[in-house]
Amino acid sequence: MTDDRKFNDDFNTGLLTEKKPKTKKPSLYKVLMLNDDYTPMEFVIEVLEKYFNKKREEATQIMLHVHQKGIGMCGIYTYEIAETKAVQVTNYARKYEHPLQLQLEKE
Ligand code: TYC
Repeated sequence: MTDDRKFNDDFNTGLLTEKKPKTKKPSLYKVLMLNDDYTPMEFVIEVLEKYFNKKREEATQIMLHVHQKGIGMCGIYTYEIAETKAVQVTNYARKYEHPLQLQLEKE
């Protein structure tokens, strides 16, 4: 049986003790993008707009960051969403024969 009360009460002592909530927040995962020498800059910007809902300006900044530093973050999601985006982007890049790579990293 579920019991939604926030406290346990002990009728002998009259003490209330706080209950632990039974729901857990889902773990979050970063979607990381890796640099390579072949994927066109414009393609990377389009991916960030299309799959990660970035505006042109932010997409350009992220792309340049990855180009210069080797790795950068596209977004942070629950596992299923992060994994789906990584698969979708990889498939999209392969369709145009670009070697673009993504990685997930647990928060
Ligand atoms: N380095 C690529 C180029 O010079 C551009 C690029 C940026 C590729 C980010 C991948 O994740 C990437 N064309």
